[in-house]
Formats: sequence, structure tokens, C-alpha cells
Amino acid sequence: MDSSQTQALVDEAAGLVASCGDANALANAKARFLGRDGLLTQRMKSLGKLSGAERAAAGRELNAAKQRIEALLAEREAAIEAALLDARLSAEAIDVTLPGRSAGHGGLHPLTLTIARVEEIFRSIGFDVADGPEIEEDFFNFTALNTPADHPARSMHDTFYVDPVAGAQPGLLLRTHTSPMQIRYARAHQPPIRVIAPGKAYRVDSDATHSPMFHQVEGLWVDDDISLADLKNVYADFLAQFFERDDIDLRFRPSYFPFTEPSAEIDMRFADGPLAGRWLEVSGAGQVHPDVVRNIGLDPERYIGFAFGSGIERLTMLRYGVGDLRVFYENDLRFLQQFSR
Ligand code: 2NM
Repeated sequence: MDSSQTQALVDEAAGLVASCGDANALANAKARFLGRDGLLTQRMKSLGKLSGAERAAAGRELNAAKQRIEALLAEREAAIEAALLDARLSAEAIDVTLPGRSAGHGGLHPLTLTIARVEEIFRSIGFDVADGPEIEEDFFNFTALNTPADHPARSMHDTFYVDPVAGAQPGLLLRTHTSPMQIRYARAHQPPIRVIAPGKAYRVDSDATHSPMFHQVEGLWVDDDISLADLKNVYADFLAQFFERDDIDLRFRPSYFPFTEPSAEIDMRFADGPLAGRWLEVSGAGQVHPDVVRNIGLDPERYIGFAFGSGIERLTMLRYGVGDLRVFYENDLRFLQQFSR
């Protein structure tokens, strides 16, 4: 046994250890040289065959070789562990510079946008905005508005009545218009009264042009020296601001409502644009019936009132060019997202 053979063994071990890619390969390499039948172990076992002086020198040499191989193994093991840790860290890494996952932006519904717009415009003209119950008393929804007990609007086919339950107030219904809010407001304020009441109303009605729940804005103006011409001016001003146009014509067409006399439908007409020349119905209106003036606690000999009621859906369809009422209630984001800004 000579030292060049020992050196060759160390060289071989160094090459094998360097090629080890994982802990398993390293264990095999260790067994090949240092295991019970390992190449270096065999040599150590054969030391006994040598004479004393030779044995001491060969023993030192083999021990040095063993330490060298153990060091190579330890070094390689540390390198493999470090590489594993690196790989794990980069796989688990969080890139804090990535943008967050957005929950998306909410937006206002087109009908809500219209209500906000109508409120802003009427406030600028000097009107107050009133808000009140959607579940109404028969008195405010019908009786105070001059709608007698045998009027068809009161029939079960037209109105959602609340089932009377034990102990509950009788005669409740889903308001069929926002006028009851006008009555509530007018009874709580003194003239001059200028108020609009926007909000939801309900009727037993459902087809391409009617929804059982819809939105209205009604306006009421009570004073001692106003005329239908004043109402017309206010409404014309409102339309010009709402549509942001100055080419709008108005006409009042005779009509009938129980709570106004005389009554009219308001039609409007654009001079320009895709709807040019077509009369479009946008509102009902009229002089508040003397009985209704009395019901709000005022003397009809002294005070005169004018009122209108417009459909929010109709105004929204005209402003945005929406052709079908039903899209407002279908919650299709492709439609709704066009209105969020
Ligand atoms: C309309 C048409 C005409 C109206 C009347 C009143 C009140 F409360 F003063 F009597 N509020 N709204 C009115 C008048 C509503 O809707 C088509």
C-alpha cells in the first residue's frame, strides 16, 4: 500500500462527492469510502498486516485521508442544504412590489344617478327634497289625494296591500306614487311650499313598459300668487338642465288626475338629435285640487298649488338612450358598468 494509492482514493472521493446532487447520493458516496465495507475502511483493516513502523506511517496517512473525505462530505452536504434552502425561499417568495388584487369599483345605478341629478337641479331652483315611508297609510296615499273609496286605483288589481296581522295598524299599502310624501311635507310646513319627493312607488303592473316597483319624482309648489305659467317655467328650466340642452319645446296636453284640476300631461320635444321633432311624454301635472289643498291644512281661497309627477325611469331612458325599461332591474353588469365613473 503506498501513498499514491491513498491519494488516488481521495481524488476519486473528491470527484464523486462533487457530483452528488442530493443527500441520498451523498450517503451512497460516504458508504463507498467510509462505510463498513468502504474502500478506505478496507485499507484501514489491512493495516494489521504491516510491521510496526510501516503501520504507524500508513495509519497516519489513512487517517488524514479519512478526515479529508469527511471534510469533503460535510462541505458538500452544507452546499446541498444551502441550495435547497435557496430554492425553497425563492419558491415561497412574496413579491411585495406586485399590485394588490382589486375588489373592483362599485358604481351608482343609473336611476340613482338620475335621482341625484334631479335633486341637485331642483335644489338649485329653490326646492326642498322630502323623503318618507314606502309603506303608507291609506289616508296619505289615497284619501288626502282626493281618490275616493270606489276609485279603480284603490282596487286589489292596482295596489299592493299589506296583509293585516294581529295588532298591526290596518290600512297599510305600498305607496302607489310619491304624492303621499307631498301631503306629509305640506302638512308640516307653511307656504310658500316648494318641495320634490323622489323615490320608489309600487303598482300591480308588470310588462315591457311597467315594473311593479318604479321610481317617481313629484314636485309641489304652493303659494298665494303663482300660476301654471310658473310651473311651466320651473319644469322647462329643469328639463334644460337635466338634458343639458336649450332646444327643448314643451306642451301641456289636457289630462285627468283625481288630485289636480285642471290636469295635464307634459310633452317635450328636442329640436335636434336622434329624437328631433317627436313629442315625448315626460310628466303629469296640474293645479292641486281645492280639496287636496284643504287636506294639507290650507285655505284653497287663499292658496294655490301646482304639482307634477315624472317617471325617473323615463327620464333616465331619454337621457341615456336606453330602449327597454327592464334593463334597470336585471343587474347585468355589462349594462350597469357603463354608468359608473
Ligand atoms: C302627478 C301628476 C299631477 C301631484 C299632486 C301632488 C299633491 F300632493 F300636491 F297633490 N303631488 N303630485 C301630481 C300631480 C302628480 O303625477 C303624474
